Amino acid sequence: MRFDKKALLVYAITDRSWLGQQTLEEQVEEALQGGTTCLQLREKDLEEELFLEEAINIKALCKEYNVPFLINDNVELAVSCDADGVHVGQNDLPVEKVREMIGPEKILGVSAQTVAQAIDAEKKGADYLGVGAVFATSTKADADTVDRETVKEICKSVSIPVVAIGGITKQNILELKGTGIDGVSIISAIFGSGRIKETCEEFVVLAKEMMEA
Ligand code: TZP
Ligand code: MG
Repeated sequence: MRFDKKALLVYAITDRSWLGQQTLEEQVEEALQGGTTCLQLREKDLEEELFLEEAINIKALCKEYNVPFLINDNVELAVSCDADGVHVGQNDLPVEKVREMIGPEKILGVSAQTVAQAIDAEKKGADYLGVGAVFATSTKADADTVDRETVKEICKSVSIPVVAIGGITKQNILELKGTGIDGVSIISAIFGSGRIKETCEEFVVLAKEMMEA
C-alpha cells in the first residue's frame, strides 16, 4: 500500500486567489502547522518554471511535517519535482496512462462523480478517490454536484479510500457523517479563512467527529 488513508482526514488544496499579503509557501506552512494531513498544489494558470520552483519549495515544507504532497493535473510536473503523487480529474489524462507515468509507488488520486467512474478509476490504478462537489461551491465553476446517496454508493462500491470535496465548511462538515468517506478536501474554507492554522486545527477536530460512527 502506497498510501495511508489517514492522510485524507483534512486534505488541503491550495488556491492563490486567497493569497492577500502572504506567499503561498507561508499559507501552506500555516496549514501544516494546523495539522492538515495532505496537501495538494493546485495551479491553473501559473507559468511552468514558477510552478516547478514553487512545487519544489512546498514539497520540502510538506516533508518537514511528514505530510504527503500531491500535484493537481500536471503529471509531468509531478514527475519532475518528485511529488508524492498526483490528482487528476475525469477530463485529464487517462488513469492508466498517469499510473504508467508516475510508477507504482506514487499516490494517484482521481476525481469521480458516479459509481461507474469510481469503479473504473480503482480498476485502473487509483489509490484514492475525490468525490464531489458534495455542497455548492463557487471555487470550481464547472463542478458537478454529487448527492449524499451517491457518495455512500461510491464508498460501498470501491475498496480504495474516498475523500469528499466541494463547498465543505465547518458548518456543514458533520452532514457528511455516515457516508463512509475517509476525510474532507477543502480549498476556500481553509485558504480563504484568514486564519489558516486555527481553521485547520478546527477541521481536524470536526473531521474526526464526522468519521465517528
Ligand atoms: N472539485 C470539485 S469541487 C472543487 C474541486 C476542485 C472545489 C472545492 O473548493 P471549495 O472552496 O472547498 O469548495
Ligand atoms: Mg483536473
